[in-house]
Amino acid sequence: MWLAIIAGMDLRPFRMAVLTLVALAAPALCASSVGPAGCLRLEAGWARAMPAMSMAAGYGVLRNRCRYPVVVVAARSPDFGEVTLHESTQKDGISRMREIGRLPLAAGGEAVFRPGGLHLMLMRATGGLTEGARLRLSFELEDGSQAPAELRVARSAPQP
Ligand SMILES: [Cu+2]
Repeated sequence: MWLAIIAGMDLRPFRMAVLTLVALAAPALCASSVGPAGCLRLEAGWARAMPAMSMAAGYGVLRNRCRYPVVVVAARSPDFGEVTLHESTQKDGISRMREIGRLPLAAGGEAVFRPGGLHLMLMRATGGLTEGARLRLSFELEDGSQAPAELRVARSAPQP
């Protein structure tokens, strides 16, 4: 009987209330996404686990969707003891890595993290790095704000 009453209830006033709430919350949501942290989005984020080692390398395309430049100064993850921005270079057939302390992203620009180039060095994993696992990540910007991102553990880059 209660079900019948609920099913027959006029839900319009309720819907109006929800719409009003959304309308009231919208300016707050916009304001928070206008900050530099809201500019960044990591697309196709993935990580390749290194077997027998509690580390991985993270890749993806980090896009700055804002009309002003932003600068990434660090990255961290609750799933790793240490995260650094690295760049691999080949010289005389020898692969070297160096740490990047500052990664500027132009307005509307992007940084491509890929094998053999710019990458996230993920050290001292706190959990298992099994295929399909999702790793939490955040990029720290010059103003101290944090842009969240996610990496998926995989054997190779996700197909677009
Ligand atoms: Cu590295």
